[in-house]
Amino acid sequence: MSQPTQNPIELYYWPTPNGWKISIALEEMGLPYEMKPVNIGKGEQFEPAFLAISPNNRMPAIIDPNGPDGQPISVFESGAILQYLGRKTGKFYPSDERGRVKVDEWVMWQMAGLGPMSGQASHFRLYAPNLVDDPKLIEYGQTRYTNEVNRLYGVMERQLKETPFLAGDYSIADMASYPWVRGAKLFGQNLDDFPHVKAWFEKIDARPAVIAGNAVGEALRKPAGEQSKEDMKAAAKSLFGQTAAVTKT
Ligand SMILES: N[C@@H](CCC(=O)N[C@@H](CS)C(=O)NCC(=O)O)C(=O)O
Repeated sequence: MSQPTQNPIELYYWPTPNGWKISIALEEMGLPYEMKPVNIGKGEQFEPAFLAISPNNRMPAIIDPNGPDGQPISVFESGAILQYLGRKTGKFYPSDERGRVKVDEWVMWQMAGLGPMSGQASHFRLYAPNLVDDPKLIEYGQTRYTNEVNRLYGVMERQLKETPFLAGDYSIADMASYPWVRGAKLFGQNLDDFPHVKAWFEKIDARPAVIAGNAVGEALRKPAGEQSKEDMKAAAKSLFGQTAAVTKT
């Protein structure tokens, strides 16, 4: 008997590390999806229809037309999306409590540590020099976040000495962290200093689903680090200096 056709999951997306987590997971899990670009450099994350599914004005977000009880569901926050997709498919997210706790620990570690700290390192190293005239004003931020990302890579290094993947087997925890190691150089890190992280990264980077996930929306934006000063300054207008007033309706 043929499988019932599934309506594709709508993926609200822009090609950045947080976006890649989900394009990679959808590819790995073999779920049909349709990518809906959200150009965060042009302020599309503030459109009311997007805020209705992602109130924090950040991508990624998904709408699954085949949610619980066959009804649609929307999910924002990449960690919550990974956990949802893992539960939905039973893939890359163990169902036994001990296994799941291990994966959750590393997903939370990425969400609260590796992602935000790398984001700040990239802000101070890549963007701020184009936005602030006096380099002295950004030195403290550059050092603080570069060091913190370095510490976090050290945490991964110790873990990956013990287990082949962050939580044992390849899981959504690796899909969450891998995109943030892809940009290691931008965050001031040298993977040669972290041989176990480097080996883990190369293993994941070669997976066909990861190659496919990384390619989603590739043509939409130049990778960070290859953008012109003008592009960065233009994007900065919608990305930085946000206050509560921005989304006040
Ligand atoms: N904690 C969020 C972070 C998402 C996030 O920071 N997304 C960025 C791009 S990587 C974004 O949409 N930025 C738009 C903005 O800053 O207005 C998640 O993991 O989903």
